[in-house]
Amino acid sequence: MIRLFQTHKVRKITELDGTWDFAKVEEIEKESTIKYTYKMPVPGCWEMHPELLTYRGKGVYRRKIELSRKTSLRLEFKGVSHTGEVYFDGEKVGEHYNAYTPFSFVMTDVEAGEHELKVYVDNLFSEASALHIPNDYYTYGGLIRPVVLEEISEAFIEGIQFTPVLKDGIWSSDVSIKVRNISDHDIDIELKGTLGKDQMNIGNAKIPPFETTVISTRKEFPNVKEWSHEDPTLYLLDIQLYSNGNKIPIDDLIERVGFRTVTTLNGKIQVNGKDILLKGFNRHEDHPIVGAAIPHQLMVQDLNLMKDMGSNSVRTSHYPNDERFLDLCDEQGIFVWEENHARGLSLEQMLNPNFSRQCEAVNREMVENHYNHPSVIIWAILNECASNTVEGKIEYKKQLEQIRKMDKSRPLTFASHQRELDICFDLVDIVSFNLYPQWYTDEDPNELAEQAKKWAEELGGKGKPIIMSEFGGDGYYGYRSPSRVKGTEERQADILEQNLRAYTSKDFISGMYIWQFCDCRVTEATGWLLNRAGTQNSKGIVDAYRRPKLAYNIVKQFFDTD
Ligand code: ADA
Repeated sequence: MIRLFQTHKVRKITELDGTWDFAKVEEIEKESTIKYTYKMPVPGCWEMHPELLTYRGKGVYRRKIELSRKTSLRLEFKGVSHTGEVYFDGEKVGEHYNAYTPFSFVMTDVEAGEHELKVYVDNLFSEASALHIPNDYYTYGGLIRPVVLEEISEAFIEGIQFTPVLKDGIWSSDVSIKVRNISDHDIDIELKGTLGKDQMNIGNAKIPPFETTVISTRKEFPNVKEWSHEDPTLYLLDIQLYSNGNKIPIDDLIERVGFRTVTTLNGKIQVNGKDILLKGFNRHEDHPIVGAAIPHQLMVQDLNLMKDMGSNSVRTSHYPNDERFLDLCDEQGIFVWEENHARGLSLEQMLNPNFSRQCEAVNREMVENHYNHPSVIIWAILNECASNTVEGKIEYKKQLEQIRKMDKSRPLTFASHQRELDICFDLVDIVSFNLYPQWYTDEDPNELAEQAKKWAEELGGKGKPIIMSEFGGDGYYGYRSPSRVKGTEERQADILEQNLRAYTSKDFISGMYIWQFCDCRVTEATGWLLNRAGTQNSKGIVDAYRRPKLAYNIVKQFFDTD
């Protein structure tokens, strides 16, 4: 399943999920000696195979594709962890770095018959990889998200951008559609569409050979219902592409959209003009049985548990999420803080020559691909990086400007652990703090929250909403003791109670995200910080298998108040 709704009626798409051949490879060049001894599920992570439990290295996935006619193809990978090189009939068609954003390739006039698709995948840590590094979560290997093969015409719709606007009580929307001509001649195109019962004539253009055109329009929708947490109304936006005056569309793309606005005013966050309080979890895409390749049923399960505790929001720590999860959040009215992929990088790591380029790509791919999700209400960058340094600030500024240029409709933030040393609060719309009172420090959450407010005010964040973006403590599932020592479920519950009691009582706090929803696997490493027992971060309110710990009911007590 690629998305939770049908994305095409005209374009023919084939999901390439299923069983692929797989081999470990020492060197990509030693092609002829590769033996495909494994059968691997796609989507999937190779660490789930009993012989590859901790394998970090290179592997190659292979499968056959059968085409019934000569056609042009678009091949889309929703997530390859962490670097993929794609070969079609032995020829390289492209490559991509980063596990958590989609990428695609176009191949023109491919002959009918059988073809071979191979993907070399690499999850090694090296200088070349500035963002996937040994960390407090796990970088799995494999085709971790779906793969889809699409048969396209000589021109096709590359993307739709839908921006809802509310003016004088009437909803309208800016719709921009990107069309690409992959032929060697001019094509006259026309775009039409429907949104619910409303018809739209979007526009015409002549697209020169091998060029891309964007057609934009603003349209009023006086009869639509708004999207909200309580009533998350969604609409299918169905766009058809016609060429050279023909009456039958040559391509289409269906998006699912909602009408809502997000603003920040008077130190609060508003959705559709109403102040909201975000009560949520930080969530890693991780599970002992599937690794990062979370199937639909587990996504639903996670959301059910979060909602059962009274949560209305989730933070996609620390990378862009599988789009099907965002689809579910759209459907269920869950507010999403989505962030780019960078956790805990020091200034030295930010100065890796690949850092800027790799971040630029994640930011662009995240915003381009997830722009239309009404559930996404905040974009964030660079969790716990060097926002306390002048060189670091240059990067924060550049990346925030990049995102703001692509999307003016959502507030921006980053999660800071730099406390009074942060110098980047002036760059964002929302000031967010990762603080661990009662776990890493003995501080009182009440006093620390007041202190954080002062830091925000004094360091460039005056008048901006404040979010407590991380707090919590480890609790090893099943380790109970009346001693309530650190690591027991009892102590974890105590820590959560003290933190939640403080933050829910303060009017200046606009949101809180517990660290974390479920226990997650971490890189096995030396050094005290990453040397976590069982290579697991055990701050989950449910364990890795989603079994509730004692803190579950404490969270419920504070979140489930409606
Ligand atoms: C940090 C970080 C998280 C996690 C957490 C912890 O704040 O952002 O990814 O590592 O601390 O458990 O210590």
